[in-house]
Amino acid sequence: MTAFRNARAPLMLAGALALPVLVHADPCKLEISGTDQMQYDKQELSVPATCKEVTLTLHHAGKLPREAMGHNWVLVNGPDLTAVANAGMGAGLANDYLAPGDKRALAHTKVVGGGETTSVTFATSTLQPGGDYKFLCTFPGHNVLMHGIFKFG
Ligand SMILES: [Cu+2]
Repeated sequence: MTAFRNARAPLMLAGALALPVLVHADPCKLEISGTDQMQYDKQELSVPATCKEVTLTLHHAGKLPREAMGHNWVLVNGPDLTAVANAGMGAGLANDYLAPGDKRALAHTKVVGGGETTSVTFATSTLQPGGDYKFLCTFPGHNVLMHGIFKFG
């Protein structure tokens, strides 16, 4: 029993030291992962209204190539979600499955495949605190499963 306690002590100490890093993590930096099962690992993201810029990092945790199971992250006004997805469907991978010049996409990453990571930094000056924002993947057919709520403020 004593040996057990001693063995755990260094681990507990390491945990205590790591905690302040978590507490002070930048609330304006977000991370989300996509999988080969066509899912994000989060259904909701939120940033405080004090963030002037937000950096969203998208990681593809799967193995499939982007041509088969590519994922992106697109921020829209909630009511625009389906229209942006439909408009992007025909735009092709070269356009990251977004209709060129589609202003309804408030921010977006490129499409990544398995093992790849990408990020986008965008200003929040056009967002309204408490507004109805959603995020989605515009790879054809993915938005049905790959969407979520983006809370600002
Ligand atoms: Cu996707």
